[in-house]
Amino acid sequence: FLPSPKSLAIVGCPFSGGQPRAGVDQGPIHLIHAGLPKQLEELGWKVHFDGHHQFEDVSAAIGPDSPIGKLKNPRRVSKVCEEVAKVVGEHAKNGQLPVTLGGDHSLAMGTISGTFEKYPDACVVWVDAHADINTTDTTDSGNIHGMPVSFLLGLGEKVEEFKWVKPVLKPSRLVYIGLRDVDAGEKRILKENNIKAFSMHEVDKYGIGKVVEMALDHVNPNRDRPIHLSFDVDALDPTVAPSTGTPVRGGLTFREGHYICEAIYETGCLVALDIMEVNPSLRDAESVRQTVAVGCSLARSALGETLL
Ligand code: NNH
Ligand code: MN
Ligand code: MN
Ligand code: MN
Repeated sequence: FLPSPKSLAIVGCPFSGGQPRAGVDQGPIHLIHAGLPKQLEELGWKVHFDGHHQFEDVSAAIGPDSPIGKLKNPRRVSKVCEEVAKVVGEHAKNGQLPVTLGGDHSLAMGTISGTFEKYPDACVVWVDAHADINTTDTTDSGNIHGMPVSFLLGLGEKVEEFKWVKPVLKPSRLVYIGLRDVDAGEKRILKENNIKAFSMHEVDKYGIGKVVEMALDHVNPNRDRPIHLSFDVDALDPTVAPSTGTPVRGGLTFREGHYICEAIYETGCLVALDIMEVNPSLRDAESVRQTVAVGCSLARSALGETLL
C-alpha cells in the first residue's frame, strides 16, 4: 500500500480541546521546527506540508462550548475532528500518506475516519498507555481524548453533535500495545467486545518482537490489510517521553517504541500515522527537547528509517 513514488502529507493539528492541559496544541509546531519534514525527505519521501491547520475560525464560530452530558468541549472537538477527517481522507485519496501531528488524541477520531474513507478494510494499531475507549457514559474525566475509540466503534449513547462519526472500525480490526492505565469501565468494554490488547505485562512476558507479531497476526493475519498506526507518546516510559499530559510509569523503552514503528513499516501496509500528545509546555527545556526528538524519531522509524 505504500505510495510509489513515496509521497506523504504532514497534517499539523494544533489542538488541545480533548483534554485540559494547555500546550499540547504546540506539539506539532515543535515537531516541525525540530526538522521533521526535512528528516522525512532524507528518507526518500516527497513531503507535502502546507502549514498547520488553523482551528481558530472553527473555535471562534462555535463560541462558548458548554458540556453535553459529561463531554467537555464537545462542539469544538467534533468540528475540528470533522475537519481533520476531510483533510486526511483527501490526502489518502491523493496517494499521499497522511502523517498527523497532534495535538491531543481526540484528533484520532478524525484521522481514522479519514483513513477509512479510502481504506474501508483497514486495521488500527493503537499504541498508548491508555485505551481511549471510554464511552460518553463510562468516562470519569469527560475528556474526549479518552474516548475516540468508542466513537469509532459506535459504542455508547449517540451524541447528536458527533453524528458525522461513522462506526467504521470493527472490534476485530483494532489492537492495542502498551496499555497500563485502563479505567474499570474500559476494561469491561475491552472484554465485552473481545478487543485484543497487549499491555505492558505482555510486553514484559513475551518481548516486543513477539507482541508485535501477535498483534499483527490478530488484525492483519495475511499482512494484506492497510494499517493505521496511532501512536500516543505516553505509551513510552516517562523517562523516554516526559513532556506529555498524562505520563504513566512502567512504559515502553525507547527501543520498544521504535521497534513497533519499524516492524509496521516493514509490513509495507502502513497507510496513515498519528504522533500524538507531545506537550512542550509541561517540563524543563531538556525534557521537552527529548520528547520532541522522540516524536520525530518514531515518525522516521515508521516511515522507513532503517538501522543499517
Ligand atoms: N482514561 C482517562 C480518561 O478517560 C485518561 C485518558 N488519557 C490519555 N489517553 N492520555 O491517552 O480521561
Ligand atoms: Mn495539504
Ligand atoms: Mn491516547
Ligand atoms: Mn495516553
